[in-house]
Amino acid sequence: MKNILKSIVAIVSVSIAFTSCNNGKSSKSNGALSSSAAEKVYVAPGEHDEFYAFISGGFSGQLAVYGLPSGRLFKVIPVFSQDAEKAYGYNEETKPLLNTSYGFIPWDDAHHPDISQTNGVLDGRWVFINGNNTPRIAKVDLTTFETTEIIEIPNSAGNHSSSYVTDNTEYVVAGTRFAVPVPQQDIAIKEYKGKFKGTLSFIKVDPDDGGMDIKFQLLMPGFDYDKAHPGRGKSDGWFFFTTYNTEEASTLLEVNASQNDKDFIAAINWRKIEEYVNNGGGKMMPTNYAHNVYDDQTHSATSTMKKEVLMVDPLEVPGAVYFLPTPKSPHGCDVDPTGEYIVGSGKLSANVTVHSFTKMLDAIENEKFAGEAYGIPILNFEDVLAGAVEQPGLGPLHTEFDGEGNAYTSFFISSEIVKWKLGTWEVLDRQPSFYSIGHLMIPGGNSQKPFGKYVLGMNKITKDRYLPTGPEVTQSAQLYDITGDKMQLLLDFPTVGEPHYAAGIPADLIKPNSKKIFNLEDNNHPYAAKTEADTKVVRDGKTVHVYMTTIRSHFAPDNIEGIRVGDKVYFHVTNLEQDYDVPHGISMIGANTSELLIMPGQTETFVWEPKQVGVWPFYCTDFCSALHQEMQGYVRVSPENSSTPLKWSLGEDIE
Ligand code: RUQ
Ligand code: CUA
Repeated sequence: MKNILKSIVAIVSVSIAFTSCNNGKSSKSNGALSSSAAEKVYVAPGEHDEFYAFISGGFSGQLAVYGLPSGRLFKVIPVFSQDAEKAYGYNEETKPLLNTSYGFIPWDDAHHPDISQTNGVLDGRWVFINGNNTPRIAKVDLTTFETTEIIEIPNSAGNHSSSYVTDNTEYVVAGTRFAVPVPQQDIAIKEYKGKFKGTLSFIKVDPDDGGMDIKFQLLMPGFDYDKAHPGRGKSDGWFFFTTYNTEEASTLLEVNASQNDKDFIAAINWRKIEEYVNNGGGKMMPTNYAHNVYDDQTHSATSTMKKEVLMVDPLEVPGAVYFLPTPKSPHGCDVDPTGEYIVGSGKLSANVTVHSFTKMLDAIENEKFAGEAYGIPILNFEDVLAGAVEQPGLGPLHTEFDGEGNAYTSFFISSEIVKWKLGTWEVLDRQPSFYSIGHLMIPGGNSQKPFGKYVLGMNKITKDRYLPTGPEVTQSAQLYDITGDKMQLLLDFPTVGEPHYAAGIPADLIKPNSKKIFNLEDNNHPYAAKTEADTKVVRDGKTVHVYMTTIRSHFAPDNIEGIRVGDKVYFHVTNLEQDYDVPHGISMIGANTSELLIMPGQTETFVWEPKQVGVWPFYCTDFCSALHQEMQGYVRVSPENSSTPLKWSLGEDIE
């Protein structure tokens, strides 16, 4: 063990030295290279990028939208974290989206976006992304680029082997990273082995509206389920999960979970389990989790607490679950576009191991077993092995495919992308990354139809690549051209948070469907005012509802009197505009929340609890017109017991 560590350390220091002198060389020969690279990423002012890239925000909890090849940032879509810029998680309408069984959770760690597919090809309808910390799966609607649904995953912890979709988006899958007692209970941590369990959750996706519903959870042994990939094409109907910590250690995992020579890839025949479940299989288990849905017509989210989940014991469904031995603490689990090859990247392994789906079926059929774990058959390693890429680099993490029979694997420790050939396993090219690449992404590179023009590397360390910004420096992505035999580094660009995975897609699959406005007629918000004539202020005890509208360049009403200290004032603000790109904002002095940013045709609400008597202004926060600065108003606040009558007006004095 110690020797292995020593040799890794030695190779790492050699490779660091190698990388830095490489670095020096490439900056000398910069000239010709960089001008052709510049042309390849230059998108002229007013022109559009060829691809969208949805890059996870990692510990920012969000999802950032970039253009490729330019690397320009278009939008940060708030998903799991509150975002004051967009009022997400601050306005009354979106707060329910962040509700969980632990209450309102305004943050998460977002890792793996995946775009919906039809017949194994990206269809551009939704992008799913996982929250790790308080296990959740979110769905973003790609017509509005807004989070429209979040489902909590019960009996899970560190929701990491998530959120991946099957060939026809029948399921989005979420696997637990940490094994935990299921159901949770007060037991000694040292009782881990055998008592802790790992659940894999299969969330059914409604083909019409994308509605999510946990169809079943599979109660697996207490390993750590790290990454996942659906079968594609010929292996459609199966799902693959890498595991580590098959040692079932609960402490000092860096040593104790690196003991076994091989961990497993779990192969799950989800079609078989679905059939079992459809025939009444599985047991309903009491639990508690939130299912939150945003409605584009009411412009509001609702949160429903669900009280049970269908639990499936893998031993009750013979032939549905197998383990494929895979060296050594595998991280990435990637299936090639044909569905034949299952690539497991052992972080501590010298080789990249590739399993064959055909051989796997044969091994199952002929019961070529090497044993079992908790009753689940372990297939014989040699009988499922397709081949191995010999010593391609150090610390392999993830693999993507170009659809031309090539695979691209990221190597964290040796800090490079290695291109190799499926079937012959020969290394074709390697390019350094700056530095310590994690995931990489080819648009469509995890589907049956990759658009193999670029690979995007997402790096964990940037050090000297950008202007320094104190101890915290930016994270970054790097774009490589992969159309030639050799990869060519084209561009570095900074990213939001720490990117993990990304999902890329040709812009043409999304652009034509992008919504420009919300139809005012379709607005079913219970507090909408659809014309200025509908605006009003209504008192109900200490609660006051203001039905307000905005249009360039005024609020209706803009003078309100009769509010009292101790009131709870709801501003329900409808943007009457029906023009593209004309949001209005509103903010109120002393309001203990963010601004609102209201899209045309939409209604949003914030709450203000005035604490002091006086006359208090509000204003529009989005520069909407030449008279934006005139877009303002006043609220008069009287003492708690005052009898100032409730009145409101626009364009005339309150009498
Ligand atoms: S992980 S850097 Cu969260 Cu996908 Cu591998
Ligand atoms: Cu409305 Cu500025």
